Amino acid sequence: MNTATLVAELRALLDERGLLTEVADMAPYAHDWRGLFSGTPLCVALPRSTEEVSAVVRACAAAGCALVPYGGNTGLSGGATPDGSGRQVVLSLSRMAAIRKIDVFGETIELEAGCVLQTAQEAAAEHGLLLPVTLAAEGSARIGGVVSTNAGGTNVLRYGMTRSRVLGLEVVTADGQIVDGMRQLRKDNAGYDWKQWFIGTEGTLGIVTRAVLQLAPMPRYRVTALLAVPATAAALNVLRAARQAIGDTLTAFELMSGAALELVARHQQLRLPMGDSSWFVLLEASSSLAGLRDAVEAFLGEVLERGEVSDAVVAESERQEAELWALRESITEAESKEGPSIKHDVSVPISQIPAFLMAADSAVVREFPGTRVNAFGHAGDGNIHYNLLVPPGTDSSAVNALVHDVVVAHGGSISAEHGVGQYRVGELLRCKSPAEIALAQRIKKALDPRNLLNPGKVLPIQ
Ligand code: 2HG
Ligand code: ZN
Repeated sequence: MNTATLVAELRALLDERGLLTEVADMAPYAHDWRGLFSGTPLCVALPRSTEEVSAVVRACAAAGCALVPYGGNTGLSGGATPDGSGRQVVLSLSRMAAIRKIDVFGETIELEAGCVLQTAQEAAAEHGLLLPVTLAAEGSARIGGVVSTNAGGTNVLRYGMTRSRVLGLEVVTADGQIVDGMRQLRKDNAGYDWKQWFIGTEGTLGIVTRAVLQLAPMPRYRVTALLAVPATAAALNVLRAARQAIGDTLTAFELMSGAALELVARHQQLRLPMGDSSWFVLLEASSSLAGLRDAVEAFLGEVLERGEVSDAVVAESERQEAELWALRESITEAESKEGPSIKHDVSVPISQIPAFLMAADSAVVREFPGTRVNAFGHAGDGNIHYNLLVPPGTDSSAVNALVHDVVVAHGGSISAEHGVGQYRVGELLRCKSPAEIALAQRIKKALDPRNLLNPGKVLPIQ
């Protein structure tokens, strides 16, 4: 492949802002958010339309050159970072950011892949509708990346992962073909649901260019509360009690260790509205029916009385709600300011959360003395961010292996919501059988036989 010829070809295909080749201009695309992964893009293509995406893919395919799709760079698994060969083209759809349509009857939104999640949420809210994919990174994450990684977030227990919101998709396949499946249908059993092949596969099978997402009615009432709980087992009892008392109105049930909130206090200058505790739960309920607050307070009274909660604060205003959420959503940033960490984005069956945490903590303390655990996450759906601040020089792959063995022993997954990217690719065999991997590879071969789409990501062996 002659890379100079390809760059010239791409320059001719795109407008004057459509191609970056200067090292300084490409710098933001050369590494992930944490700076853990870095690479050397050949160039960065910024097409303005699906047709231009198709033309870029065709040109790269003809040159035998790999493409690395890049969304908001918030995935934390290195999925959008090119390798160091200087021969991979980064493809950003940030200039395709239009909100094409909102259908208030079907409660759907039609978006281009470069649209920032928060922008889409705000547009839906103007029509009294909720786009319930809710992430700490929603101000930067882009729809194409959110769909391609099947992003999770804080509302999964009520609304599901991104996959469950996707009604329609348009993709560009490895040979540059545009496949338009932008249907608005809730029910469509007419053959293979091929869009699933492109959701959560991190751009290894095709490029997501547009999506139709299912919205939900915007709840009229919301209650947010911060609870101190003595132990994770108590948190599970609170979760169960909440589900029984307020049912589906429970939208978020986030677990945070006292240590996680200490980091937030230190680095983000955010103070807890109550005293110290080993664990905290941030709970949110929402409904369009009146009486929600009374129901939440009644249930909180019961769990306080039983000692499953030692202290509770219910937000009295939107400002207080935002302050409580800021505690939770600042953990990642506080952790990064504390120093380098080894992240584990794991899930276990909800009932196994306390046993998993106990087993992982004791294994880590035994094998890697001096390590500090920063555990938090979406306990309501079984997803724990089991992040470790380790002493300098610690072998991170040995740490990963130890933690992931504990995860697998508890029936869990080594990637709950952040995908595999390049960060976890070596660990995948730990939780997927050879037959599962072989099946995935057959699909990869069928859709991208020359391995030109995001090579080295997601699949362990090419
Ligand atoms: C969150 O839940 C994000 O805040 C980030 O998924 C997780 O920093 C992390 O490990
Ligand atoms: Zn998370």
